[in-house]
Amino acid sequence: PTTTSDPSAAASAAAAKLAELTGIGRHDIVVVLGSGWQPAAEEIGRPATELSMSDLPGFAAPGAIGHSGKIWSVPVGEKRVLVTLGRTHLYEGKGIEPVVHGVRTAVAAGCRTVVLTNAAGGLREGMQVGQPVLISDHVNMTARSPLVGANFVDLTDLYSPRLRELAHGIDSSLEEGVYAGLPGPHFETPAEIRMLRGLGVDLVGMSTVLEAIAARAEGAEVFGLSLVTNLAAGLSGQPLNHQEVLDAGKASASRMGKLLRSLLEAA
Ligand code: 6GU
Repeated sequence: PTTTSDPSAAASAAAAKLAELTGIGRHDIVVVLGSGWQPAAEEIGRPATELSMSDLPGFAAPGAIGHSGKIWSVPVGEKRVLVTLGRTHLYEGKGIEPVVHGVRTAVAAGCRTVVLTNAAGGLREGMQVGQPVLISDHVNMTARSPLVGANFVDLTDLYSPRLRELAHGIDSSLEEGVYAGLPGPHFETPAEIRMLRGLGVDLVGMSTVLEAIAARAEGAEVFGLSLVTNLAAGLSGQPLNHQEVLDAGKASASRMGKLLRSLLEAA
């Protein structure tokens, strides 16, 4: 697969290939399933087409364990939903373009709504492993932007108040939180977690923020959903590992998938 150095041309090329391989000229919504969310995929719906990310130009096969690298085209009611099973993270060292290429491709394919899911460490008092949390806002701690040039995009209400209201209507027990996106791949130190708490952060992870910015810059409506897979460093007295992230996902998969399905129907 070839990429061009122009990100929007690269996204258009991938979207054209997607339309060719799925036979669907326009998709409506994209759902990015992060670590821990893969087992929820089946609850969203039965894919009409399954592709590999490597079938489309510009996609790097996701490196994280638990990311299959598949792309599904799923009919949900009248809508056509793209589901990406995995994402590229900044910590893979491939640069920032592959991190946001999936979202840009989906928008080029017609998606006006971008649903970003992730696994996150919980910082707020009382948060429980297995709890889904709506992202109300983010703190981008990657020190990077997917945008270049004089592209002064407004990020007020980046995480759509309309879609958050819809989600509360589906499950009134859902809480909201501020997500901090860090580069990783290491987890934070307890001192960093205390600092983040002081900054008003509720959730910490290694994704989402750059994709949300890229999606907003393309004019899409953004929705973010974290699954609390563990408590952040220093809060549980236990060392952190990636396996607990995957295990928490498995345990909550069916609930998370149903929540996503209902949201997609309502969106
Ligand atoms: Cl505690 N930190 C980060 N950066 N990412 C995570 C996490 C913690 N738990 C799940 N993903």
